[in-house]
Amino acid sequence: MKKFRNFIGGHWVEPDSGEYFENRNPADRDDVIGRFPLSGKSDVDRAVESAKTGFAQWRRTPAPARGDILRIVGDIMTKRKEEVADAMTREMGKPLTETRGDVQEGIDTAYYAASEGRRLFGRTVPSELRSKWAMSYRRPVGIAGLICPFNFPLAIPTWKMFPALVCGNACVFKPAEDVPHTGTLLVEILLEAGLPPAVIQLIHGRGEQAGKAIVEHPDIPLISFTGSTETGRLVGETCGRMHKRLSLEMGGKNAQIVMDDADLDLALEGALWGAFGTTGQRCTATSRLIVQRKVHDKFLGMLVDRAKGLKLGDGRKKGTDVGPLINEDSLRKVESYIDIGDREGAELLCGGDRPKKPAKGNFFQPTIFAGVKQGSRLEQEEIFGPVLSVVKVRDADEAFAVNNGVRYGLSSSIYTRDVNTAFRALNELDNGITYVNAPTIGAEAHLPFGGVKQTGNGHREGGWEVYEFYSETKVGYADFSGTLQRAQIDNYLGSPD
Ligand code: UN1
Repeated sequence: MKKFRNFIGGHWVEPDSGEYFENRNPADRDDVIGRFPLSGKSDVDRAVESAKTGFAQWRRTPAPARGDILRIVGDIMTKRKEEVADAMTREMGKPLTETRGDVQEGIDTAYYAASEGRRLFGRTVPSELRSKWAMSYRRPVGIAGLICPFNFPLAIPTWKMFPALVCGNACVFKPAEDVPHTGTLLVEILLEAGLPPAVIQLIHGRGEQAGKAIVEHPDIPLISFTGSTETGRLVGETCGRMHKRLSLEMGGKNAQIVMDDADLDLALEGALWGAFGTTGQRCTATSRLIVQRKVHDKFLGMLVDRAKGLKLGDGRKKGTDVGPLINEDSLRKVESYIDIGDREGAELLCGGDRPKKPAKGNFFQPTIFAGVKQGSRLEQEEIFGPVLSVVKVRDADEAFAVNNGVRYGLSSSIYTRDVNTAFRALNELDNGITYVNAPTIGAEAHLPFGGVKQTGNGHREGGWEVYEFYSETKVGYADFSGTLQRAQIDNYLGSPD
């Protein structure tokens, strides 16, 4: 069976522990993809030592030249799109159409980052003193620790890594333990594109060992983490104590609102894609459906009918709509919410169980609960699976209140034909992203991505804003007057001369 390695110090190397873990196909547990290193603190220590030399070299490489490498990365990813998508579906489970989209999101991020190498704008502003210039500009932060989730095995690492690189940082990258193969392919592509090897370090392993060692390493001043709100809290506590710069992207409990005047056919497609695409394993997945009362019963009828017809299966087979869950643990977590829903008195309209077929994978039926009470656990907690909870409301005000009544705030969506209601929603919904007449998923790589409340800590990935996170603003003043000029004192009324 193929044994994979870490990439540390410019070489593919074994972990110090000598131990490995197996990576299996979630659609067929008998299919073992390979064995991957179980890394720990000493591996991370060596990675950081190497990254220091990488950083010293890379920070002096002009930003447009750094961007040129990312352009080549985008070109290689375009050429290898099918191969990467296939490997990704094999280890992560979502259908090929989706993994192709995942690679495309990485390609888009690469080309955006490439062009940003020729911007990375600072500002030049007038000084209050004569013959003096005042300007701000960007410097890299240092070594970036990037801890990534399983659900977008390529796109999310690129959201972090490409802006980090174009800003001149070196990276220590830990892919999620469920998707180490895609992470390995990404590093291979970076090296093929000509990235100096010491600039990228790849550490495989578990969060509690490898991830923790990255977060706690004193010479990694910046951490970007995507994952659960619970783990994010631990990461945040450590980073707070150590004064690290931290970007957190965490849970969601996103809702699609369907108003009485909505185009129901369109809203139906949106709900199916939002709730059951990626088997509900997106931070942006639709896990609540808020429906206005007049169309409630009719819309649910349409929805249940279609949900029952979705085809579960191997994402590499034609005709599969919904792939498996990532692993046994998440399967058990989803099952526990079926019990919770029952106990809370919600009405199970469809799904709620593992299917008889396919038998070998972590499959779970698309599930819809109606009559879900506001404030119940089913309505409040992130499930990260194919479970949709429906809440009936009277009007837009109640819909907005239900949407906002959770601790998360990533994405939301509203289907309505009323322009006033649509714009009110854009104003009123407490989320980082609101879609009008489109599902809660589908963020584009060139816009800021992130959420409010306990979804994040105020930073954004994607778009132009992420470049602020991966660079320090420095200010330069150059005084060419040949005299001491005192800011705030000279040139003002009441000054002695
Ligand atoms: C995530 O759910 O973790 O908007 C990322 C989307 C994708 C990215 C999702 N472009 O659904």
